[in-house]
Amino acid sequence: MEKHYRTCHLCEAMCGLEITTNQGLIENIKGDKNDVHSKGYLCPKAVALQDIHEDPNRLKYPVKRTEEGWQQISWEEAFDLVEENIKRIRKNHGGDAVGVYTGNPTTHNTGTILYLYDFINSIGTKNSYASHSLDQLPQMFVAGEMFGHQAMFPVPDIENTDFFLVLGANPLVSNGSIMSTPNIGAKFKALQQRGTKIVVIDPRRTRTAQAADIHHFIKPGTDVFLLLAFVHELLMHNWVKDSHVLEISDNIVGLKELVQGFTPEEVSQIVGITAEEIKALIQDFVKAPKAIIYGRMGVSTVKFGGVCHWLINTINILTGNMDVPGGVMFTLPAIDLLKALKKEAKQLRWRSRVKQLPETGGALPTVTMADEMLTPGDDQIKAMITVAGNPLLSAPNSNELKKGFEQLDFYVAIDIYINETTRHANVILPPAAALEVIHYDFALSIVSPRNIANFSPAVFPIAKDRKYDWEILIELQKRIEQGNILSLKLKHALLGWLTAERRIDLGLKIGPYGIWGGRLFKGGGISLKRLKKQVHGIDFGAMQSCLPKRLFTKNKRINLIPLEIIKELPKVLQALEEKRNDQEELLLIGRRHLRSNNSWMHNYPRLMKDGDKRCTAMLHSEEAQKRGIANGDWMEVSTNVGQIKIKAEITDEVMPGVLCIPHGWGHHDKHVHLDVASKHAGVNVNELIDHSIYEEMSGNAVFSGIPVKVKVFAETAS
Ligand SMILES: Nc1nc2c(c(=O)[nH]1)N[C@H]1C(S)=C(S)[C@@H](COP(=O)(O)OP(=O)(O)OC[C@H]3O[C@@H](n4cnc5c(=O)[nH]c(N)nc54)[C@H](O)[C@@H]3O)O[C@H]1N2
Ligand SMILES: Nc1nc2c(c(=O)[nH]1)N[C@H]1C(S)=C(S)[C@@H](COP(=O)(O)OP(=O)(O)OC[C@H]3O[C@@H](n4cnc5c(=O)[nH]c(N)nc54)[C@H](O)[C@@H]3O)O[C@H]1N2
Ligand code: SF4
Ligand SMILES: [Mo]
Repeated sequence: MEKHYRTCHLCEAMCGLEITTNQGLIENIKGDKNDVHSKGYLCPKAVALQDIHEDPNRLKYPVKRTEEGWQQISWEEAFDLVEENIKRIRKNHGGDAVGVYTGNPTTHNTGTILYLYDFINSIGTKNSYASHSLDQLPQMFVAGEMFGHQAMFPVPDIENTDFFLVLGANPLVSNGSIMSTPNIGAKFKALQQRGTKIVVIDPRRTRTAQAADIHHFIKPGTDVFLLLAFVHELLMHNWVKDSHVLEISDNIVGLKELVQGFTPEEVSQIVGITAEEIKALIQDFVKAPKAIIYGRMGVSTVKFGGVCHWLINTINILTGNMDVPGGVMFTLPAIDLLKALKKEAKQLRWRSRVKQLPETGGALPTVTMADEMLTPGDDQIKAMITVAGNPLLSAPNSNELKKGFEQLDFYVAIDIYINETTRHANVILPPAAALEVIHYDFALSIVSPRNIANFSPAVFPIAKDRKYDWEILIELQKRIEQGNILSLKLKHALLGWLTAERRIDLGLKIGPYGIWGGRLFKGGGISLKRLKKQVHGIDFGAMQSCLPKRLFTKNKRINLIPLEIIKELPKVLQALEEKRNDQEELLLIGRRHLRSNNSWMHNYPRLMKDGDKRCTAMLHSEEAQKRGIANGDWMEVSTNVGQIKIKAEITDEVMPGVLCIPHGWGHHDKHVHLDVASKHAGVNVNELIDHSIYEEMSGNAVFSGIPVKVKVFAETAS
């Protein structure tokens, strides 16, 4: 029997696990009680790591799609096929004809974090897309405008706060996003015991809302008005607090004019919260010695997600709650990815061809990927490379995007499954995954409320003829990168020499706690060798005040009114007017489940025991009654772009006027090889979502607040 200590890579919480194996088989997976970060906590998904490891559907060798079905081929043949086709398409149509889409797991995988950016650069395309434009792009865009770096995320110092205001996040289920916080339920209880007040604003009474002291329903997509009223109140009552961050913030004078007219009384009816409640909320927030306003998906994937996140940052600054304990702070991770990505963290350098949507950090918004595939002309996408992504389930307007994938000249996927997207590929290159790979969390260490580091060796070795993701990416880069032959030879030799472990070691050594760097860590600093000895991880302590030094803006100051915001505000005003004459359609919102993870974890028996009950459309009893819908009825839900058939779940957990459907389902395509998921197919909510509606500042997808028509389905479906 052997015990392995390992960080779970499945979500942002970074829980430490204790995995017991016996003769190459997993005996059990438990929370590691001694892990410096999670202290024994784990969620049900961690146990399914065993299912991922043992899943017979998981690909281990390259496959090629043929008339007769999928055929296993050698790595050499697979790489040859990719090289030949990418080079051909690039030669005939130019670099932009090759599109790339990188999905959510790339942020959680050491190999892809380390080698993917170089690989994408080697393709020489502007058509690069990523799942973060279905998610936190507005937050990144605003961080870029205000702090000079898209990854400079303000992270709640949750354990030390007196007031925690949560908008559009459900950390008790998501386990914290842009706030890596395992066991947040227990943290909430501890906070409440010491008198901290927790308020949740969400159109659904989620688990997080239930655990809070106060929950307010809010009409989907209207937080921007509530937040403007918040700033209005702060300025009108002179509740702005002096702080070192306020001192380095410019243009505060202009704010007053921007929020003029957005009084609690004005916005109350539109947001669905009384003016008295809004005022009380703001007063309580201001009175608290330390307070945090925190928002995630529900205020990001909305029409004015960027403005919402600008307002959230602004409120934290104006109330003296930025860069101080108990407020929002910035991490200083052991490997400083922010410094490493300084050059890449630019925005607005180019725009997409068809809709002129902006570039951020080298990528274009995923909502326009279908346009770029389907609109003829120079630079139209003819070939695709996807890495750990399933955009046909996760991006808006799946039917349109599917047309795009169907007409590609060539498509290669680096993925471990034949799923709804990769089934369109010509070739799939599957890397070693989950327990077969080393793990160091570069990205999520940036958003952890404490500065921590943990290195996990692989639990299982892989067969000699299999490959790690970095080996696949390096090989492809070597074959398709263009440039001076000599310098490429040198570069590629270096790529091979700088193995993942060497890169981690170097990053740690030159980092702030490293033996060559800041040595902020006792005993002369860390290296990979030293980190490896600490199998439960190292905690370098709480976040520390770091402004203005940590800012990436040229003048080391924060612009409180970025130009892009000024351009956006007239649209907010216009929307306010439109909302006054809102028609009575239901507004769509999403829902995450503790045992789902976006689209890709429905193939694991341990997580799917209640799989058939999860993909339902929740609506309030008043709305059901109006439409003659009974619990469990099949309903037809439609928009201008699609229509789905889904079971009604009548619950007063959601506010009237709302329809709540989870994403990541719809595994009924007979071409997918997902034996368990196919049995609990569910439906794909993204068939309903129009890709021509987007967050206009950054081009992020809009999943919340989309009007939908609902009626009972005539005959009972099977
Ligand atoms: N309607 C609606 N849509 C949404 C959302 C929503 O709330 N509502 N949420 C959005 C959000 S926040 C996100 S992040 C996106 C996610 O969007 P995507 O990233 O496109 O989708 P995932 O479901 O995460 O797909 C992950 C893919 O990675 C593969 N994979 C898993 N592990 C590995 C690995 O180790 N290596 C490789 N190479 N591949 C691997 C899986 O097989 C799968 O194909 O979805 C978005 N879509
Ligand atoms: N179990 C599980 N954990 C996950 C994931 C998963 O799929 N399953 N996915 C991971 C990923 S990729 C991400 S990005 C994170 C997301 O992490 P979170 O953002 O914490 O999770 P969500 O469940 O998307 O929470 C969004 C909340 O916003 C609410 N909401 C919707 N519209 C509005 C609105 O207009 N205003 C307000 N105020 N609220 C609104 C929704 O009801 C929902 O409760 O979770 C991660 N963790
Ligand atoms: S909360 Fe996230 S990191 Fe922790 S065990 Fe669950 S999936 Fe893994
Ligand atoms: Mo996400």
